[in-house]
Order: sequence, then C-alpha cells, then structure tokens
Amino acid sequence: MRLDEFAGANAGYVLELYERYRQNPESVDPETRKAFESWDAPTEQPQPSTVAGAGLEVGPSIDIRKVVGAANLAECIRRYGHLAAQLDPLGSPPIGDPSLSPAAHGITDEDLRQLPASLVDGPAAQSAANAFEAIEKLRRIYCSTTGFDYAHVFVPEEREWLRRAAESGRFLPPMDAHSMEAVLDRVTQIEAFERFLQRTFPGKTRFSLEGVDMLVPILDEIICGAADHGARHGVLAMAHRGRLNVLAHVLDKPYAQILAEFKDPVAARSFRTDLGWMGDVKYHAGARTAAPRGQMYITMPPNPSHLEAVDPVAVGMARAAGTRAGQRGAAHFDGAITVPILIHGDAAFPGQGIVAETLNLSRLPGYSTGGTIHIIANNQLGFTATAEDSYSTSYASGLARGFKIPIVHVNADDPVACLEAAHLAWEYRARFGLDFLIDLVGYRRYGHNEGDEPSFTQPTMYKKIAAHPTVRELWARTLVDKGTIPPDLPESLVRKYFSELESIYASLKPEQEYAPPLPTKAPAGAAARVATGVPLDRLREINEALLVRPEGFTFNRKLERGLERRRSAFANPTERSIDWATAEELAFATILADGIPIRMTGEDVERGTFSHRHAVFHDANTGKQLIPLQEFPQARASFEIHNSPLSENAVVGFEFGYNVQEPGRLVVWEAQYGDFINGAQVMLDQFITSGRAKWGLAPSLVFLLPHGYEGQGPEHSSARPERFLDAAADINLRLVNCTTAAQLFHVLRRQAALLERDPLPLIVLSPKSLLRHPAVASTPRELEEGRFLSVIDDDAARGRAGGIERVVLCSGKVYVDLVTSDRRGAAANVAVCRVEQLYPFPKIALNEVLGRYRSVRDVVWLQEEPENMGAWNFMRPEFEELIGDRCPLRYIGRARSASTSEGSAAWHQLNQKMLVEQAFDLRSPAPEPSMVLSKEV
Ligand SMILES: Cc1ncc(C[n+]2csc(CCOP(=O)(O)OP(=O)(O)O)c2C)c(N)n1
Repeated sequence: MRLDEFAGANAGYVLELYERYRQNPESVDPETRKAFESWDAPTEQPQPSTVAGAGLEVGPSIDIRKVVGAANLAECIRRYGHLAAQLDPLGSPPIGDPSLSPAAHGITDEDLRQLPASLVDGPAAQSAANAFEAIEKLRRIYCSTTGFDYAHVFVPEEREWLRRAAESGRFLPPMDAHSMEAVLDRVTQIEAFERFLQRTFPGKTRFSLEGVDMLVPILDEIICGAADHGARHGVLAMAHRGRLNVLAHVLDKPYAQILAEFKDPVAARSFRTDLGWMGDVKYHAGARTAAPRGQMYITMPPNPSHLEAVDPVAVGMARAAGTRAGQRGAAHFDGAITVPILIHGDAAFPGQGIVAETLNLSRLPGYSTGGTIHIIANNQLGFTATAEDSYSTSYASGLARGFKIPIVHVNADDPVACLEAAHLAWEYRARFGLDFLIDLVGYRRYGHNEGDEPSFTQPTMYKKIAAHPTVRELWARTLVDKGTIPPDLPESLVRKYFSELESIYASLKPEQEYAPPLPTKAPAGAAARVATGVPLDRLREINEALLVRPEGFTFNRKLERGLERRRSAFANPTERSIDWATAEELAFATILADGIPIRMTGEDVERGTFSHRHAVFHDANTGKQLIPLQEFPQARASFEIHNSPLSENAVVGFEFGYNVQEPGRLVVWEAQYGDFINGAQVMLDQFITSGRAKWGLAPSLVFLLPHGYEGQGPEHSSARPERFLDAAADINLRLVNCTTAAQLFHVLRRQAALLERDPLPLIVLSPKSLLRHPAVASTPRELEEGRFLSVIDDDAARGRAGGIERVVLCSGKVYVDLVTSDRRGAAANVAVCRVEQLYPFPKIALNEVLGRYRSVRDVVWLQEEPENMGAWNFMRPEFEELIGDRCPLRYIGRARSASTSEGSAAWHQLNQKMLVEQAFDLRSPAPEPSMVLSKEV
C-alpha cells in the first residue's frame, strides 16, 4: 500500500488512520495494522511519500493533522455547504454549520495556503494554486445561491456523477450576450403577463407566479433538454400557483383564451348540463400543447383543489405514454420517451401524504417513469403558515432524501443558478433514469390570492417583499451594469409585452368562441347492445392454451388439483364448472385475444388476496415466474399485472392517470378488501366520479372491491357502495354486484368493448367466500350464450308467478344466503330477484321482472348493510317511483348504525339468520328489538 494511491478525502482518512496506528497500533483493525507494518512510514523514514500523486511531501515538515483537516473541510463543504448557501432572495441568513469553518478541523487559512490544492480533489482543485484557493472555489460552488444536497444518494456512481456535475460547472448556461438577453426577454414576458392581469382584473384570483418567476425558464430548460434526448411526451402537473402563467408560456395556451376566461363568460354553451357538464375554475384547467416542442407534446392534466392529488395521476399518465402494449406478452416501458414533471408547493410537499406515496412508486417496476422531475415552487409560505408551522424537516424537500433523490436548492433571484439546476435535473434523469428535485426558493409577491392581505400575518416579510425588486429588474440591472445590453432595453421589452396583451384583449371575440369543447355523448343503450358471448370452441382452445405447462416448470403441489379441474372445465357445457377465478381469467384472455391490452394492479393481485387468482405462478424449485396470460398464443395485446405497494390513494390516482392517457387499454385495480377504497376517497371524488362533469375526462377504470357480510367485523365487510351511489349522477359510473361467474365474465368483456365507445368507471363489488361457492359457478354455455344481466329474475318462482305474494329484491352475496337457506323451500310464495347492476338503475329490467308478479302483497328491498348504508337510500326513491301504489315497499336489513357491521362472527350469524327469516316471513315483523329491521316504508 502506498499513500499516493489515495486522493483527497481518502488520503486524509488514510493519514488519520495511520496517525492513530502510530499512537496505538491496537486502535486499528488487524488488516489495516498489517498494511501499515509493511508501509514505509513517512514520518519515521526520511523518504517522503506523496498525497494524491500531487507532490505533497508528507515528511517531518508537514503536520499530518493539517492534511487530514484540509481534506475533511473539503468533504464537509461538499456535504453541508448547502446549509451556508444564500437561498432566500429576501436575505434571511442561512443556518450555516460549524463544520464549514477551518477552525472546526484544527486548521487556519494560512495552513491551507501551505497545502497543495490536490488535497481538495476534483475540478475545483485543478487550477488552484493551493488548498486555500481550492477551498474557496468549493465554497463558491456549494455555499452560493445554489445548495447541492446529494450526500444522501447512496449509490457511489450517482453521487460521484453529481459531485463532478456540481464542481465542473459544466451545466451552467451559456453566458454569451445573446443567451443572457434571452433570459431577460423570458422573465419580462412572465412578469408582464402577471402585471397585465393584475391591472386589468384587479383583485381577481389568479394565484400569481411572481416571486418564483424562474419556474418558467426552468421548465423551458428541462423540456428542451428532454426533447433533445428523444422524449416524446411530457406530463406537467401543478397546483394553482403560477398555473395560468405556465399554461400561457409552457403549454402555449393562447392569451386570448385566458383573457376571455378571466371575463368569466356567461355563454349559453358553458351552462349546458345535458351531459352533466359543470366545468371548473380557470386555474384547475388542463391543456395540451397544440404543436410539439422538438418532437415532444406536453400535457397538463386538470387538477382539483386538493393539493398534490394530481401527482400520481400525472405519473400514471407518463407511464402509460411510455408503454408499448400492442403485442402479446409483457408490456414494454421506455422511460426515455416520456417525462413527468411535478410542481409542488412548499407547504403541500411535506404536508400531504400523497406525495410520499407517489415518491414511493418511483423505483417500483410496475410504476417507475424513468425519473420524475420535481420542482418545489417554494415561496416560503403555505397560505398564512410559515415553514416552522409546516414541516419538521430542515427543508421543504426533506421527504425526498429518504427516497435517495438528489436535491438542488436554488435562489429564485439567480437566473444562472436556476438554469444550471434545471440542466442538471434533466441530465441526471437522462443518465440514471431516476427522480430529481429542484427546490426553487423564492417568495410570494401578494397574499395567498390577490385579494388576500398578507401583512395581517407576515408584516415584516411583506415589508421586505414590497421593497424587493423583481427577478426581471435584478437581472436587467445585472446585464446593464455589465454592459451586456443597452440601458433602455429592459423597459422596451416591458412595453412590447404589455402592448401585445393589450391588443389581444382589445380584439377579443365574443366570449362563447372560447368556451371549452364539451364531452361527446355515447349513443344511448350502447352497453345493452354489446355482445359478450364467446363460442365454446374458442373458449375451450384458450382455456387449454392457458394451461400449457412449459417444459421443466414445477407447479406448487397444492395448485395441481385446481389446475386439473380447470382442464376439464369444458367437458360438459351445461355443468357448473366455471368458478369465479376461471371466469375472470377467461374474460381477460378473450379480451387480450380481441387485441385489447390489460393492466391489472392492487395489493397482492398476482396471487389474489383470497389465493384464488394465481395469475403469476412461481416454479416450486426455482421461483421462476410463469404468467399464462402473457404466453397463450391467441393473445394479440400485452398483459401486465403488478402487486402494488401498500397504498390506495396514490395507486388509484396512478391507474386513473394511466387510464385517461391510454383509454384503449383495460385498466383494473383491485382492493385488498373493498373498505380500503376509502383511502382513495379523494381520487374517487375529485377525479373518477366527477372528472367528466368538471373537465370532460372519460375514465373507464375497473375497480374490483371485495364486499359482503361474512362475520369478519366492521373493517372487512363493506366496500361502502353507498359512497359510489351518492356520487352517481348523469350516468357517470357503473356499479355492479355480480352473483355468478358468468356475470363477471360478461361485465368485464362489456367494459372492454365499451372502452372507447361508452367509457365509464366500472365498480364491481366482488365476492370473498363466494369465490369458490358452487352457487356462483356458471356453465360454459352461459359464457357462450349469455350476456350481462342487470337484473336476474327468480327462475324457480317464474313458473308460479301467480302465487307469488312477495318479491324480495337484493344484490350480491345475501342472495346466496337467501336461496341456500332452509326457509326457501317452504316459502313458495316468495320470489328472490337479484339487482346485479345498482347504477345506472336498471329501471326497464326491473319493471319487466316486477310486471310478472301481479298478485304481490309487498316488494322488499333486502340488504345486509345497515339502513343508512348499502344501496337502500339510493334505491328507495327509484323503487317508490317504479312500484307506485301497486303495493307497499318494505325494507329488510340491519338497523341504522354508526359502524358497518358487528364485531363478532356469532352476532353476525344471528343477524344474518334473522334477515333470511324475515325475508320469507310474510307476517308482521318480529316485535323484539334487534339489529335487523323489517319495516314498511
Ligand atoms: C388538501 C388541501 N388542503 C388544504 C387546501 C387549502 N389550501 C390551498 S393553498 C394552501 C396553501 C398551500 O401552500 P403551498 O403548498 O406552500 O403552496 P402555495 O400556495 O404557497 O404556492 C392551502 C392550505 C387545499 N387546497 N388542499
């Protein structure tokens, strides 16, 4: 071992070790001791040794501690220099760190002057005369208006790349006059837009960008860089702040349209409600560039007020845009062609859990985007709350550290530093395919919105802001002072952009010319006309192909029996041999054979929560995977399935984004249990059920939500169908509760057929214990000849319709409880009919069924859920209208309750039994107080 084999901090470390060894050989580990024993010790031997091969002679004249101190100081500046960077344009002092001073390392500036620059290592050392100069250079890099914060990046190659990138300055923007003037031109355009709106619409909410104006040039830089690198799709997501400016200048939304929208047109077309169109405020609107930048189109999804909720949506859109799915096998994702950019708020980023959920998707094979670029538009306030009120981390960006995302904090008043950060961001993404974060530290020129008074809560800060020049003014002054531009240029640029806006405003066309296009209406009854049956021979062939065993693949023994059963499923077309899982797999397979790609995700979906799916087999000896839906030769599109991370909110948002970006693919998300969907309630309310009414989006995502009362307690019984029914209006979703395998087969195939013709989200309340119940199994013939039935009449009762005195209408698993009960045989006067589709309400089909039973004494809606839950509140007015005064309507179900179900299986059984008894008991209801109600309404 020779000392000159080590460089910079490593040399310092080795010397420190050596010094320790010299003091006490036992203080170092045996291997190191052995190495030092054979080392020609520099202080004991007169022959000098060199550090970093740069001519430092370590001999009796040099104090090793100074060498170690210098090397450690350099390392501390690299690690903690950002703590001393001047990031706040308003001048608040950085917190600093003691380790950044030479004294902390037992050295002085004079000592540093005596040491060679090579101790500092890297580009900063290259043209420096000594260590002092190199350290000063390092300070200018790490403690200036940029804070490079990457020490948490674990992978040495990435960290070294970042170090070189920061220290070499190779991503600094070109400093020629033309480039510098172009920056001035751009910031003038950005500022003029805001000032024009302020002057023309005083006090009107626009959520001005002012204070972090450099956001737009940063986006320009990232987009141009990514486009040059071959990206074709950019997805840009942001909340309200600065959105109008970004829409105008990055998405190229015409000024005329923005100005017209500011006038809030009262045009007849905007008030059209025939499709449930309600629209949304202007700073939630989405957009897509009309022409590409390079070859790259940029899309900005619309977003709700719920901060950060759009993050996973945008990431899902980018994933879809970069995925090729039109071939058999697995889907192919290429991160190079798609770039998501998320713009966050400094209070929202640390505060909203959806951010952490989204960051957690970044490196997962089923979700990664090849790197998402994050920008925190950090105006140091969240409404009125300060950083101290808002986060426990040192920076707003702290959360990103845990995900090993490099962070660059940058002062928003320094255009050069901002552009360097932007260039670094896209180069890093292009190089490593990983996330990057820019923390753009600025301020907010006005209140939370333009009508808000910020001095109520931040009086001193707003005094500073009032006196603080804009970035345009600062930059103009810099360029004029340097002689780069003539002194009158800044004002003439301001006049140019103002007069452009003024003339557009003066020549606005009638407001309705700018009204957004409304969603198109699907042809009425499209769903009812879809043929979903598949010829038996075709099904048999596909079933056999799915069961092909690859040479040498060993299945788990416990799965063998099921596989054998599957093999004979088509032996007899009228035998109930198709269980739920088989129906699902055959539905998927036939959809793939029709050329429609499928993406399925959810917690543990590969196997299925209830161990019923086994879409992915694992070789019992090697663990190697087999995915039959990717292998069978009839497939004409890709099948991807991924176990999701343990998240509901972000993953549902992600699938929604994927779905709206690529509406021609069937996207299925399954909840572990249906009740967990409330973790994604924001996504349901803000995007899925209202997206069409607000923004004209047309999601067709499928939700499989295990639902049914089986005594597992309040948390695993109900998928809360009432929440979907509460949000159901203007035909915005389909909600089904299937009771047979064939029904599932047909409803999935129907959904696939309607993806582009009549897209709607499909919510399937799926079974648990019924997955293997013989009562839900179907015959092959039902797959061939059937179709999805929104209502299923009682076959047994139809033949004796005249004698039926009660029609019990119910949905889902409770039907099986009813027809398998002992009471059923004795109750020949009761028909039990299934409402398989809860929404859209199947009025025609129900009318037909009820019309068959002319002598009924009452019609019952029976449900397992408490009276204030389930479908009852939604169904009741529909039934009342349908039944009119033909007969009374009766409710049978659990009484109103704050909790979804009993916490004890025994109690559940008791109530379930009572439900069944009351269904078949036409006398007055039992008088004793109970959890179960039977009442006329
Ligand atoms: C989920 C959610 N909670 C609360 C709000 C109300 N709200 C709107 S803006 C805002 C402050 C956001 O601060 P920050 O993230 O720093 O962004 P800024 O507005 O400062 O750009 C709040 C609390 C919201 N829109 N969404």
